Amino acid sequence: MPQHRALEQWVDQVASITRPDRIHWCDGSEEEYQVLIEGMLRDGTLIGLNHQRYPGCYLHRSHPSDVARTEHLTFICTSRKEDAGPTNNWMEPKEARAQVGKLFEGSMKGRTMFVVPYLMGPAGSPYSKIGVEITDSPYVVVNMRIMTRMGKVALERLGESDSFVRGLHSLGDLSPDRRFILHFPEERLIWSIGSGYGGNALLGKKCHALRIASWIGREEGWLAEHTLIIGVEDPSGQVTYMAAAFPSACGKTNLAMLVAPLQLSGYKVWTVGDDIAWLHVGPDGRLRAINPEAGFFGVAPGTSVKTNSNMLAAIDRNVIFTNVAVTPDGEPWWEGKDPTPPNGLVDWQGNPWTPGEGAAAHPNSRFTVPARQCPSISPHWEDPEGVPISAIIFGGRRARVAPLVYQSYSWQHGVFVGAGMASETTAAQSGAVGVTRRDPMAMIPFCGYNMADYFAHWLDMGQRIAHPPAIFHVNWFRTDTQGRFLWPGFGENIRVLKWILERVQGQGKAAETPIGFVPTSDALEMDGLSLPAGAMDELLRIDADAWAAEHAEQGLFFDRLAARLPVQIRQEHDMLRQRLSRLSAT
Ligand code: SAT
Ligand code: MN
Repeated sequence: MPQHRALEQWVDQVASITRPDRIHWCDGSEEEYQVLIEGMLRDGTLIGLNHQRYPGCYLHRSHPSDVARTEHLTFICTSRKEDAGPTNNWMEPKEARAQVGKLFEGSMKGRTMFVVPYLMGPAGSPYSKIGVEITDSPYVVVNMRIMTRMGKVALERLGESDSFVRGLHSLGDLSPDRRFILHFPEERLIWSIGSGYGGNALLGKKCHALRIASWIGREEGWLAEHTLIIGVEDPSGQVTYMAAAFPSACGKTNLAMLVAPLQLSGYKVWTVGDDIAWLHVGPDGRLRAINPEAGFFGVAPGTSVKTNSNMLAAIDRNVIFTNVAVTPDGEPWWEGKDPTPPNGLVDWQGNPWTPGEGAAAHPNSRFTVPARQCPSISPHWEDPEGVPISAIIFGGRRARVAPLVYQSYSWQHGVFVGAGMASETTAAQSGAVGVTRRDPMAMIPFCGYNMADYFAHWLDMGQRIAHPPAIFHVNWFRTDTQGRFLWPGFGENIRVLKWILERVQGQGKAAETPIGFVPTSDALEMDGLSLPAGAMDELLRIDADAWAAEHAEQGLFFDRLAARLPVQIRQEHDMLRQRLSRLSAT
């Protein structure tokens, strides 16, 4: 009798449609990984890098039209349109199956079909979930091996069960005209065709661990969030855990690996995760976070000794680079790695590069690296019960409006702060860069159901956590009138984390403002950092006109969700207006 009957049935059914030449069940072993790498080196999918300086590192150049997530081709296919909500693209499930199903017919002819069982979450954790991705891309398989616990470990946990998230992926013909990323949350099913790029193709990540998991989390009473997880150790050795939600390419990975400057070297940041957290109410009444991933899929440009020395130390071995440039010595290179680019670079598309020609590495070029290689990885990153979260931090990329940091008044107000978030777009998704868009909890591209129901679920979670985390908002990206950043960011962000830590402990100086508790101008530790005159006041200033405009923008967004918007969000929005009107009156 077959051991994994439901899985085998599904594999047979997929094979009869996609008609691969071969089927390979992945065991996740090192030998299997090496065989796949060698095959890809032979057919040019991968290029070897300098093996003395970068052992086990390879470069993949993706199709130039396939370099970022494509949100306009990403759909939530629920039986009722209202369940996907106005912020998601929706397709009726039957219609989606008919339209996109055709594209899978014979799509794997001439190719090997890989069956990739994987676990999201630590092997021994009750909170982990099983998925299986069927793909015709060996590049996806080797990335999945880094990003998840893949192969035997997942099959063993699956046993006879038919409870796993099914993910079907085919490169198809890589044409954006025939590219679809479909989610059927009611069936725990994902279909992705026409893209080999990260978030579109590594189905364990955004598709499973966020879109499908957010749906399951609402049913089961937990949260799947687009947040990093860190432990902040203070000089007494006590570690306080925090989760921070920022949109893609807004600095989650750098914050997760922060190194404090000399003056605050008694503080240390431990990395638990850099992108996704699954948050459950633990038996101790605290919110417990696990990182469902086993690796980092980070943005390369801007990664340097200054911005993220931990990551730089992690990515010199066993890494798959995607769309970076290469030096004549076969070393990976990207903008910001060194102050001046070396001579003789080959750009991300494989052409000789000369300065002034545009970026040598694609702005969304990436590295895939095992989390355990990170020098700051927390000793607790695989704890089955997760780490207890004391603070949740929301943040966006805002040139104006949002101050450097503020604290919400309560859980309900904090949920409103997350719901009212906005951020300027980055190269992580295709489309215009630098446009401000509403991005509640940094989940606008990743929430697998109606955003209004999602806010209701957050509010409900607050009722169920005996010791709820305090909720904050940060903005590292505020600029002066000349467009220069007012805050140095990176390691200096520890000063903000220190204030957050103090607030959690019932200390830390703050002023009550219409938007929440804002640090007084002397509240942040500034030893060793001198800002230009007036910069701190500007960073902490609540501008009445800017906030009035912000309030109106929030209102327009909430109107879109009106049909299901929880009354508490409206109330908080009204209370903000009242508090702001007092500000402009003074
Ligand atoms: O491409 S991913 O979606 O995995 C990365 C990101 O955009 O956050
Ligand atoms: Mn992300």
